[in-house]
Amino acid sequence: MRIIILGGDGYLGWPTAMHFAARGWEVLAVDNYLRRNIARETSSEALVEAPNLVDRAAAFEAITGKKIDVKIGDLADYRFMESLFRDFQPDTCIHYAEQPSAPYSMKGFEEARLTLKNNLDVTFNCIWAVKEQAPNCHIVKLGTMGEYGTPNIDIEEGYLDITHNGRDQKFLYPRQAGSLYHTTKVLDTDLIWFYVRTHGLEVTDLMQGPVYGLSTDEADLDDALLPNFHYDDIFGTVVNRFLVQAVAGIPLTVYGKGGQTRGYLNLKDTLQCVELAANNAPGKGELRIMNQFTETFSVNELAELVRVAGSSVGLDVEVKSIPNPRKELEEHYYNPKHSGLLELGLKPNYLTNDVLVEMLNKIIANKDQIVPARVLPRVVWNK
Ligand code: USQ
Repeated sequence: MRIIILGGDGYLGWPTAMHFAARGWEVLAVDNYLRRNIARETSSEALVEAPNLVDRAAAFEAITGKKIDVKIGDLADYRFMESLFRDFQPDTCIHYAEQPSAPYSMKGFEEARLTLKNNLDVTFNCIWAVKEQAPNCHIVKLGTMGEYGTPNIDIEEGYLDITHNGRDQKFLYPRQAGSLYHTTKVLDTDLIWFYVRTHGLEVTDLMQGPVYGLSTDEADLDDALLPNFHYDDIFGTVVNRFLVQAVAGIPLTVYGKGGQTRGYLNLKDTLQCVELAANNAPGKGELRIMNQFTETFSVNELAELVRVAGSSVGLDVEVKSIPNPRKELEEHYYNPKHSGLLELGLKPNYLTNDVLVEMLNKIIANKDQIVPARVLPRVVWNK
């Protein structure tokens, strides 16, 4: 089975490339280093600098004997995207190739436009390349739980049955995202849904919550294979950030009241989920949407878990609310369904004290590389 991974150098893309290669898939990983370039421009580099994608793939092959093919190029260029699908003829495409940072997308006009253009262009090009060059390819698209926002009703998996004036219709679940980045994901879903209806594409759209972790079966083999572990305000997700703050002696940055609740998952579970999605294509002309997270926490709950884990390795962790740089509800109802992936066989790795301590120990080993200036929020949603 051949799989192409768009965004193969990313926090999720690189571990995904290794995961499928280790399981015998023929893997092509594609990237243009957009995230690395933005990280450099905004002083938001990862804790440990990763080798470039070509060198990572060479290191992976030297260690495991498994091959990952690499192509460096801009997927927003249709001719490049089209040539990949024509030549490689993938059975499955995993699409991560987007500007993934909500704060970056809210920084200013140029950052907003880059996010909108890049994310929509790549999704559009991916759809057309499949349609024209590899019509049997199953697209596994990474969406986000942030597409739904935080509505005051239960969140279903992708769709909602509406009865209106005595008649019934199933619609995409209403979306109301909280950043421009999250809004590009809403627009992606609409584009995909249109082409599924009109051209019979086969797509799984995974609505993923914030991911944490830096350990996977393959990443644990060697430091050269580590994922890009960000703790900055631009690319760092909240659990990863809190753990680095705990090690650096910086009070945990709870934004506002800290009641913001999201669905979280371990990086290892992202890999399980995309593999389950890849192995269970929904059928031509279907858009299957699954909510990809394993448990929900408020920011206050996460801060407390990190404080307790910190104390078990001798860290005195302080938690401090700071003014919220984002525009979001700080106290709200949150009840998203997430049975689809469990029914396919997902075995969750939960956020236990052991998991947090293991992460803390890896961060402590790299403590000297923490740059405190990258920690406090530098982007405000609505200045
Ligand atoms: N938060 C804090 N303090 C911090 C950082 C974050 O209180 O220092 C809060 C945020 O305000 C938010 C929550 O923690 O309420 C989650 O923030 P996050 O930065 O971990 O996640 P987010 O910006 O929403 O984006 C991340 C990924 C994105 C993915 C998304 C899934 O960067 O690519 O799509 O998680 S979700 O949040 O479900 O939309």
